[in-house]
Amino acid sequence: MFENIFNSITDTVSDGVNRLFDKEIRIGVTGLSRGGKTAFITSLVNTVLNFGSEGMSDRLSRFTAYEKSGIYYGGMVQNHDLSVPVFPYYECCDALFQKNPCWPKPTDNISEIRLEIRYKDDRFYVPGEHRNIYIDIWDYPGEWLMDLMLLNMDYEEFSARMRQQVGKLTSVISSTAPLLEFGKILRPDEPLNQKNLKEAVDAYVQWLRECKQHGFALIVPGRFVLPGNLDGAPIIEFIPWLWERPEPQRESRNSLYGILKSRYEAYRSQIVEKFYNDSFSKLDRQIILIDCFKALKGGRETFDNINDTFEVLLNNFNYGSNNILTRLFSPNIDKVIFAATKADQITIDEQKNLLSLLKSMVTSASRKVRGDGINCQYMVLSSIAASKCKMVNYNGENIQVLCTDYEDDKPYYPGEIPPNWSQESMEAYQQYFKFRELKPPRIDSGELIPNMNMDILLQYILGDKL
Ligand SMILES: Nc1nc2c(ncn2[C@@H]2O[C@H](COP(=O)(O)OP(=O)(O)OP(=O)(O)O)[C@@H](O)[C@H]2O)c(=O)[nH]1
Ligand SMILES: [Mg+2]
Repeated sequence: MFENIFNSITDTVSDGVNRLFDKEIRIGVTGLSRGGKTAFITSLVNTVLNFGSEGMSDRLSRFTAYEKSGIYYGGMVQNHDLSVPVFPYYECCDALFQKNPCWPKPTDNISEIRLEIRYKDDRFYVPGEHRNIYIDIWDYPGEWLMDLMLLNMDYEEFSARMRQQVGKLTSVISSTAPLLEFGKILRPDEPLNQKNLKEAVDAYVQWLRECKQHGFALIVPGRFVLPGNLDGAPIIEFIPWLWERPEPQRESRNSLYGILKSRYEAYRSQIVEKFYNDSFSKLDRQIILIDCFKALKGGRETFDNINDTFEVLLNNFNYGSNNILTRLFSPNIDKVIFAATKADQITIDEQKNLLSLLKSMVTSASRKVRGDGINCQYMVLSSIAASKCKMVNYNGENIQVLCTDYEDDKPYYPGEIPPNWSQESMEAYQQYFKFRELKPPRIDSGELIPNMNMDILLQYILGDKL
């Protein structure tokens, strides 16, 4: 027993010491579904595992701290928290490194991977000292991040927000009408009818799923579409009250309305708060991946939904006395990086417009980010570059085109990216941009996964820690 206590004390002490000397960085990677999180982490881990190999300093030329700090090794180590699934790095590599490569499979749960980097510290007081830095990378679904908005909403506020959402999306989500029909069946002041509630929950889940398919982001409560081990548990058997609110005096604890309220409260405290306390609040840095191409593809509802999403993300919820910005940046999170992913789908000369579009998307939703000049960084990125940009002569003019590793794919020019986030730019993109879903690149086993700008990202997240 003493041994256990001693172990846990030394663990805590060394934990504290590591954090004091910045030996440990926890990085959260999030983004909406299919945004490129798994591809990003796979490529990041692959790059780190290649630290110290020949030619790496040239390939990471904009990660200036790489050479300066004398990094000579990168490896994977056992995760701190043994209860969290390990990020499936080798499975992702198996998919990519085969003869007919495939993209990694979609994921629907949290996972973590811990990396170790060794470098030589040449500061004047410890010249030549060998040092380690550990990076914990957390992959979690964007829906979990959206769920944080619930921390500050009671059941009535949650219901009002979803009522508004359902209203806004009526014309595009076909399952809205059957969902709203339940208003005629459900009796808020009567005792729970298990069968009716179950059917109503199924209809709400169906509505959320359809929203997700359309690329809408306010999919709350997130565990309804990604239940994991909660499948079938009463904690996810409730719905927001989408109809007129019953008289408060008729909301007894045993009525349907009372039960919905108490299940919502249980979800909020046992699922959302737990995620916040156990994982989110411990992060030091946060990377938010955004697929701008997908965003540009939608209609007016997508435009509104993305603005609402960023508003929720960045501006709109208070928890205790802190708002989300304060929480995103403190006590631990000191940097948030917004990255526009899949930038290999455009030519290099369009990257500046993609960057400008990303900034415009984030800041038009939240003036606070723009105004405060907080430590937000924006970048464009391709985690697994599936194309190469080449210059060709077309009618006497030199233009950039994209080529892939597949002989059947002809070089092509996809088109321009609008520099600003507006409905007009969405329309122009949809009319003129030739979007192609690219197959993953052919990579020989042992080769570095081709990427764009991973060195810039490493400089952002590690440069000041080495
Ligand atoms: N061309 C290109 N496509 C990419 C890149 N990264 C991701 N993709 C595409 O985007 C899809 C989704 O990527 P994932 O990394 O699985 O996305 P995710 O955010 O982990 O998705 P979920 O786990 O479903 O939430 C992939 O299957 C690829 O088709 C990239 O760098 N370039
Ligand atoms: Mg994934």
